[in-house]
Amino acid sequence: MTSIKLALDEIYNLAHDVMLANGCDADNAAALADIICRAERDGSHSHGLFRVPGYVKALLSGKVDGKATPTVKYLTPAVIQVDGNGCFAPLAQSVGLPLLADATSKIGIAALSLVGIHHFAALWPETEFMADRGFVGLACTAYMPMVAPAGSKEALFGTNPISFAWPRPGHSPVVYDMATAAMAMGDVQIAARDGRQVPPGTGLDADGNPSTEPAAIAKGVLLPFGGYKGSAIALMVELLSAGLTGEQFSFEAHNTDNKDGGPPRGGEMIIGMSPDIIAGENWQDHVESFMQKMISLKGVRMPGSRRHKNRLDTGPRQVNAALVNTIKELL
Ligand code: NDP
Ligand code: PYC
Repeated sequence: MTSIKLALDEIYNLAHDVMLANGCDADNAAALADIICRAERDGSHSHGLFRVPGYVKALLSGKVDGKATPTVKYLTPAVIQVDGNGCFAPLAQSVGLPLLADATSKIGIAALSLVGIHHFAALWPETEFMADRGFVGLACTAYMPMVAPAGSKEALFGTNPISFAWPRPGHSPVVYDMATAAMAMGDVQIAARDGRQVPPGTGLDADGNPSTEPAAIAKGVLLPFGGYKGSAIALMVELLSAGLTGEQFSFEAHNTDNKDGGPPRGGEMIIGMSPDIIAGENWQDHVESFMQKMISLKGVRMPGSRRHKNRLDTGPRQVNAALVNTIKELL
């Protein structure tokens, strides 16, 4: 794989200019460029610039409205619904997350239900937003069928990511963000691009046989992580992000999608909780003693720490050269 170096502001500007050139207004382009640049900064390669061609396909086909303005509705003081009106998820998040933080600070627990959005990114930006403000954050979204429920060889679930963040004042928050598939489809696609095999247990080929060939799995199905246990969490993600928001399940998204290669319309559920209100005094010392005990164990690291360490480097990032050329052709 040939790579080139791009400074972080070059990554931001490239993403921003491509979005503007393909039909986004200034707010939509800025929200997307920010999420893409932060993914590259942290080393979340499968959800940074890699997603740009898919974002552009969705704009050009008219599936996503790059000029959409999200609208806000309070279903109760603690349940906020933001309708993206067909935008990519980051703009709706930028409208809804400050409102979720405000409701969480007053009520102790609050929910942000995003509908009418197209989610194609990582989810840690949502939960880190909450943890950076002293709240616990939980976020999940569904996608299109790619994962077979435990016991089946047929795709029904999306790769259905879930992210959780816990605030640690004075430290980076604890953040995990993971597909409930054995491997995110983005990483399967990158493995295929770079000529790498994937571990046994990742998925099945189109004939239903176990495979370590990423291109064969992309034509077949992924398996949930951890067998029936991961399958249950993927089911929960479908229920929270579609059943609870009223948006489309992954199989419904597949049925209504125009198959342009960009993200389908769906929902996202984001929950905030205030430890100050719920746990009361001393929660920080109590939790920190637990955290210290955990990371003192040999071989253990905090989820999120790899990204947070990458973030300290403000220098240029290595980006796949062919991908950069593909993106520049979209300008
Ligand atoms: P990974 O398997 O790379 O990582 C999952 C989590 O585990 C991360 O929080 C990671 O932290 C943590 N982790 C990894 N190794 C260790 C370790 N040794 N000890 C402790 N923690 C560890 O993520 P996935 O490949 O499953 O997902 C990649 C991305 O894809 C996610 O950001 C997800 O949101 C996104 N995605 C988005 C979808 C969508 O529909 N929008 C669908 C599916 C996935 P760290 O980051 O520090 O390594
Ligand atoms: O990597 O599985 C994935 C994925 C699906 C949608 C966005 N990312």
